[in-house]
Amino acid sequence: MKHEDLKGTWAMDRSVQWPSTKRDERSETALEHGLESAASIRDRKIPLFNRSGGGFSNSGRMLGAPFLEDMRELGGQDVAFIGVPLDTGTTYRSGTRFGPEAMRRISSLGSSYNPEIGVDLVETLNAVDVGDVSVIPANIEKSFDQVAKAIGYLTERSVFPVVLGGDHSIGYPDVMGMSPYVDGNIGIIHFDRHSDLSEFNMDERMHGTPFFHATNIPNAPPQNLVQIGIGGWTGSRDGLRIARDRRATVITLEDVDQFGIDKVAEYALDIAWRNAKAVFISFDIDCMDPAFAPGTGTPEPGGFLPRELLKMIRMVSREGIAGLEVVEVAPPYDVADITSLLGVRVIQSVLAEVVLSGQIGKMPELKPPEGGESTMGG
Ligand SMILES: [Mn+2]
Repeated sequence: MKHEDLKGTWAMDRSVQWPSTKRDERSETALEHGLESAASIRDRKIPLFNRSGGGFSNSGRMLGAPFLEDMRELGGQDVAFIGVPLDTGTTYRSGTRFGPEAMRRISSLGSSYNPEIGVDLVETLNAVDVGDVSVIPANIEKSFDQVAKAIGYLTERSVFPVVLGGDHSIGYPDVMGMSPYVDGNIGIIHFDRHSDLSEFNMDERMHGTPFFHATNIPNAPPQNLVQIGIGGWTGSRDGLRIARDRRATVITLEDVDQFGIDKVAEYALDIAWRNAKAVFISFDIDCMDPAFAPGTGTPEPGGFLPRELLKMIRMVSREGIAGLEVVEVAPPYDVADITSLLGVRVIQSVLAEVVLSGQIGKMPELKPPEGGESTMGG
């Protein structure tokens, strides 16, 4: 057996002879359309927004919204769906890198019209899907830089970001990205079974840490942070201590049971909007009971029920919001796509409410029903 007889040797020789013309062209276009990455990325061929459609970024389109190929054309749209396929920040079961893909896929179920709410999202919103942020799975800090830059790009152009996560570590760069463009304080309404307020998990900034770092941002003070749904046996003592030290507001599920969703929503709005100019909603799918949302990395029994949650998420959106993230959807543990579907329905519910309250989009002029104001009852 000789070196030159090996198929491997043949393949090595062939590998340097292949042209790269089309590949180079593609990557040049991807860079042009996907914009320059954050300064910390050494390989300058990696764009900010992934245009490749490859790997875990082969996503389709959210709710049938057109794909915006050239990010230089962003501006004037009401909403941008943006995927962050990251699970580097998970501390137990990973898999959220497939969250954006799964939510986009199952979002094709339905027409974006809801007779109960009375909103047709297709008719009222000018929405685009901008694809995924190019995250760097081996380096969470570089991924944060990419996410913050991408969200900043959307916010600067006044396009409402709907972030498809991704693990919850992205809560920090999401708020970071929008913070320079908000002329005042940002309140955060955070749905979760977990505090996510530790400084570090295992020596790094991971998915149990976003709100420690987000509330260090000068215009995102912890006094405007409201956490709803906290509780269960994956709780963090450290997180509760930090919430106490920083005067954040923690609302457990027992609180929700005792006071009811109307009062809790009202209270949450009051805290989040106090001296604030904008409110961001961070929605961790694990605030739901795992019976309804098994597809997540750190499930905790005893969470929200879909009917109460879908109602409550609209209540806290009615004053308008500056952005929404739905995180921790982990399709490898899902059953029949029910977790991804719930994530999509949360997004649609929030969008419907901000359309109804006149914050984004435009409701058409609709005639009142025939025969008076209401045909109900009697
Ligand atoms: Mn959680």
